[in-house]
Amino acid sequence: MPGTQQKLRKLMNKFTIYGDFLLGVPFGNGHVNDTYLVTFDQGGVRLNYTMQRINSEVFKEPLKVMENIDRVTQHVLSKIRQAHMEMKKRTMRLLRTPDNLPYVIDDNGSCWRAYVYVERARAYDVLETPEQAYGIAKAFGEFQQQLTDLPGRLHETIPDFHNTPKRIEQLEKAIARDAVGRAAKVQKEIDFILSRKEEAGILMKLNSSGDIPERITHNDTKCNNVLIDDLSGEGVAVIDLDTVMPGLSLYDFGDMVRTCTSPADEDEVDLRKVYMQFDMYEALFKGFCAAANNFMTPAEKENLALSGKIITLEIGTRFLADYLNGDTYFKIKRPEQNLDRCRTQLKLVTSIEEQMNDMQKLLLKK
Ligand code: GN1
Ligand code: MG
Repeated sequence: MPGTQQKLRKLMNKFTIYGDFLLGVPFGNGHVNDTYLVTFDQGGVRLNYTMQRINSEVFKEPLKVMENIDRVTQHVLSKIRQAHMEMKKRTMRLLRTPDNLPYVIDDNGSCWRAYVYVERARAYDVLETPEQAYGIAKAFGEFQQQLTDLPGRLHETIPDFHNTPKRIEQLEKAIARDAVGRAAKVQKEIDFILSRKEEAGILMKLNSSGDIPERITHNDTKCNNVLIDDLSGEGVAVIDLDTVMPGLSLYDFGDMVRTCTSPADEDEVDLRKVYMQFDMYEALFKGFCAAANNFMTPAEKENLALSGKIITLEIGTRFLADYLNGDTYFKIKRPEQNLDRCRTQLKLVTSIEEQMNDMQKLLLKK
């Protein structure tokens, strides 16, 4: 541990930052990057920062990730400045080096970045109330809205990130390879996914036909990627910006349905606890429309409900592929965790299918 502290101290001191490094502790529940909460003593006052090492197995070009994030955070900041002259709103602020770079590189060539920690707000892995769901959907909708006029195109840092048919192809390859001999055990899950292959491609098809445009999207709109203010309960800041890149708005909405509507954890073992709660969906629908109604096309609106099913199937597909590949992508804390994660996703797909008619009806009521 002292080694880690020294390393974190050395890296943090490469940023332009006043005061003395006190401590860094592992932080959050991300499946990909390493995250630390770092505390500095600044003239007797303690200030916190979130520091992260970008996983370069997943993000092959971390500098492009950082360029995207830098452009996006500066753009969002300028929008907030326009709207709130006194800068009341908290947002993501990257630390910079004396050379004005928003990252530092360690001795192993890994890329690290740090943000000013957003105080008096927290992320929830499982939501408690529809008000929280509303706030999260509104925050992600506003985020997309704020980025509609970002000049130029962002780097596609992970190609085909939300290309559901490609994700299913990757699963098929993992089944054929069966690297660690697990395929026979998960035939039920494989059949479930493959029987929905056709429907899984609908959003990509609507994109090819021009009905659904490419936008700048977040691409990882889990409920714990919006910080909720401790006092007001409102969404204060959209975080985890690594995957912000060109994408489809509906995948962002869908991932909220996947992560905000079930009362259980993503790796819950008791599947009876996993289901879609309609009041949570309704709150998401209203929150997202409050911010995104102005820019969504008719095809986007019509497919809001379906998007929840498609991305839940997609992430279930990815968890299963990783399980078959021997757990090489998502971090795990126990051997069957990726299979458990896959099963919750498939259970949620079933629950969404059962309620699809009612979900669609919300469009007419609006
Ligand atoms: C990963 O690390 P985290 O939790 O922010 C993954 C997402 C998945 C999610 C599933 C870059 O996100 O795509 O939806 O796990 N991120 C990447 O919980 O693959
Ligand atoms: Mg993430």
